[in-house]
Amino acid sequence: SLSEPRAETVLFRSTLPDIAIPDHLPLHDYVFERLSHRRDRPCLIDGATGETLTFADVNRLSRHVAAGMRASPLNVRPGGTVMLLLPNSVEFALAFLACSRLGAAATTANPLHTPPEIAKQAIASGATVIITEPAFVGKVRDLAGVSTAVVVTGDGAEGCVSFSDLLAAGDDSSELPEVAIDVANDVVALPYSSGTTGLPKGVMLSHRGLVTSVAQIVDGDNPNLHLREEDVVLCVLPMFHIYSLHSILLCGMRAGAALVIMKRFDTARMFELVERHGITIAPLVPPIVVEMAKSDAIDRHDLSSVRMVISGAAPMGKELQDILRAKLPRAVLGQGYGMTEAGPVLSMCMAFAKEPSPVKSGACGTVVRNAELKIIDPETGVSLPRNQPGEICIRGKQIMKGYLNNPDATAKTIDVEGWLHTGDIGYVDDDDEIFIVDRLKELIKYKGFQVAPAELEAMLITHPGIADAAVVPMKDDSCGEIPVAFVVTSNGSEITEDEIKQYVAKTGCLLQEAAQDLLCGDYSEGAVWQDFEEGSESQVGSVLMV
Ligand code: 4UU
Repeated sequence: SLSEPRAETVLFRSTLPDIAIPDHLPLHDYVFERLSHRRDRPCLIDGATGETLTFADVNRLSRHVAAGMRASPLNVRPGGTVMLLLPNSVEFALAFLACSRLGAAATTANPLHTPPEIAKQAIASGATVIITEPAFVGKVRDLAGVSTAVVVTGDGAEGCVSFSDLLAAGDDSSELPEVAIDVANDVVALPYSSGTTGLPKGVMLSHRGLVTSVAQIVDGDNPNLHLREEDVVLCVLPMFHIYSLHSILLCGMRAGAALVIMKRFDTARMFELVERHGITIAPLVPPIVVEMAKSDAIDRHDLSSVRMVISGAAPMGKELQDILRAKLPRAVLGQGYGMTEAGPVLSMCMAFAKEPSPVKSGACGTVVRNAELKIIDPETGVSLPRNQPGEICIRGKQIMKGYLNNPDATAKTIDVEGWLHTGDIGYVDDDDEIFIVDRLKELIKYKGFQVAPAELEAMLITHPGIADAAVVPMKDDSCGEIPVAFVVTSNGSEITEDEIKQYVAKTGCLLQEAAQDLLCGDYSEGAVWQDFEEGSESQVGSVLMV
């Protein structure tokens, strides 16, 4: 009632002091700020060939690519959008930095997506250029035309611009004029995320947002994630996902470390690269940690150069962490907690700091500097004290500007006081460590990748044999979670689980790979029902009533 005093908000802050952040700089100027001190140091190493680009090379070549993208026929201008449909590669890094230089936004997508998914994002984001590899050109052929140009790595393909030609473009001022960038408003990265509900949406990350988030992790006298120029960082996580884009590519470059780029994950190959390049930092996701823990090869390689293993994008339990600790006794293990919309990092393990503090297994870090975090009762919105689980909310300059062309979804995620509501349930303990215990939102994390239940449901019901469908996550030891579809068949339809899987694989879900693991069951079959853990049942229950 009005007479009662409003409950005080319990704010959680970093245990480290706030820092000065050069958030007036465009992203590329920020990451290259110390270029003159490290021109000849290695920056990007191609894991497959060993080819190395120095910081000076990356600076110069990204200017060439920018000049090439600005010129005809691509004509990329400030405010424009370029789609990067690329696996991990030097070209990805150069193209991303080139977009930043041009004041354009890079919208990143998984090249394993199906053509309709790619088309949807290309059109919704307003991309006028798509940069891809020869292997994926076929997926975007239909888009190449009046409003979209396709650039292909290497020497190109018929009807496409070749990336080599962009690299060969000059970088003098006539070809690459200074672009005025409004750091607070201009979008530099536009990854897609379904957030807490519905279909994937364009997440607008500004220059200032990303600069702030990178600085929160690697800047200051006592950086939260202490990367040094001598560090060699493993880049196996896909750069099209914000974890890798931010915490590997951008943080690595800002700190002056070298990145070893792996195109696709392979345990044995990864161990080889660790030995060959003396990799010191390994940012991973739990499914990769599971593979490592299971692998016999781990004992045949000298992985002693690794001093830090970062896990993120999905929960890593204490057990798994303990297994890995036994295998890599010299490395510090810990977690980062991120969400695309949060800019992305909310919290980072304090054992990674320059002056580290001890952490507990299972914790996913302490809130980053220059930010506020609160835990709220999801029903009442009231702020909760330590050790009480509730919805995690964060506030600071690093969070997204909003969803592209979707003010309603933005308003549902960022409230009028500027708090971003994560849809994650967690608590802050007595030592300021954050523990995630549940998820409030509709989201499936398959190997750390997002699978939006709404997207899978919408696709399933386009099949004539399916009247309705509900998709929920099920815990899985190797993938973290796998999607499970409860299907209501149409009158007379005798569609089988295999047919549904084939349909999903063909029509496309976020990952064709995830389709292979999709479990389907008739909603009336008790067997599938029993596989469910608590929390999922209520969602399934509502389908029964349909
Ligand atoms: C339990 O997953 C990410 C970003 C992860 C990231 C980024 C930079 C990790 C470390 C880093 O340095 O983004 P999205 O948008 O794909 O998925 C966000 C969701 C979160 O809301 C949460 O539900 O993924 C889950 N998640 C985690 N869950 C992310 N990190 C963790 C974690 N433990 N450590």
